[in-house]
Amino acid sequence: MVEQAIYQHAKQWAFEAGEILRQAVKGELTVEYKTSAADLVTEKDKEIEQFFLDKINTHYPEHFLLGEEGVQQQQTYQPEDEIVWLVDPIDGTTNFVHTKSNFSISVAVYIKGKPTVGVIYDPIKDEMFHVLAGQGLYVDEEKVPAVATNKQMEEALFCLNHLWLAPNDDLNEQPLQQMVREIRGFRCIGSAALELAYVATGRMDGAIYNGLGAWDFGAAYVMLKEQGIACTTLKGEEVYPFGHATLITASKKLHQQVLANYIELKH
Ligand code: 2AM
Ligand code: CA
Ligand code: CA
Ligand code: CA
Repeated sequence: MVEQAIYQHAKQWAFEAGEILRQAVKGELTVEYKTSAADLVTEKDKEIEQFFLDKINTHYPEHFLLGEEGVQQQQTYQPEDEIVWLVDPIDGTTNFVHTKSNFSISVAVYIKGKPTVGVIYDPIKDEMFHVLAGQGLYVDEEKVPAVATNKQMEEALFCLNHLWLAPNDDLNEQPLQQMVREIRGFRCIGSAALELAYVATGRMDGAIYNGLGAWDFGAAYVMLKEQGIACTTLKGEEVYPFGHATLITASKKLHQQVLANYIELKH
């Protein structure tokens, strides 16, 4: 089965990329700004994405790569008709540079639009979240059980961006401040892919994002679907996997409650 071969390669290459990053945090990093001083990129981001492009070109020359750093030359193609790898070479570059932990490599493969393979690897914890659609979600060798569906708001731990608790252009902050008062706690781990993997495994109960790229959520989306966890845009619509998206994920009941009571988009 081609899916099995792709799945094994995705895991193996994520592990090999993780080994490069485990070594990299021990040395000096070359850091540049992209759009601002809060938007970092290192030579390792580009190196790892290039590593994936070389592997894909060697083993699957007919596949496409959509990565954050854009190392594959732009080509026009219909992602729904092709096999597409969505790769974030380092998700959590700020953590990679500063805390040297809580970053990940996120790899997804969508076959003719179908979310098929998801791999998120935390090289510092040496923890790999992985799924082949229909075969179950795993952390390393352990199959992940279904997550609780009956949690109350006061028992819930959410990943949120602290910036939305202050006045901002996108979301009304008062309902979110109210939500933070009602839930058990909120976390900002700093790697969206890892945060979403934590939701898929039930370590966290939900997460809310105002703007993610396909490479950020691609792998986690396969995991969340596998677990039957709701994952939509902040308007409650289906997520388009090959572009930018707002995102809210939680078990169905919490997802409905948060969307109805705490998310007020300004536009
Ligand atoms: P990155 O490290 O791959 O850039 C940090 O809170 C999380 O948000 C990380 O997953 C980070 O991914 C992502 N992120 C950083 N800047 C972003 C931006 N401008 N738009 C969307 N996501 C971003
Ligand atoms: Ca980035
Ligand atoms: Ca990212
Ligand atoms: Ca990145």
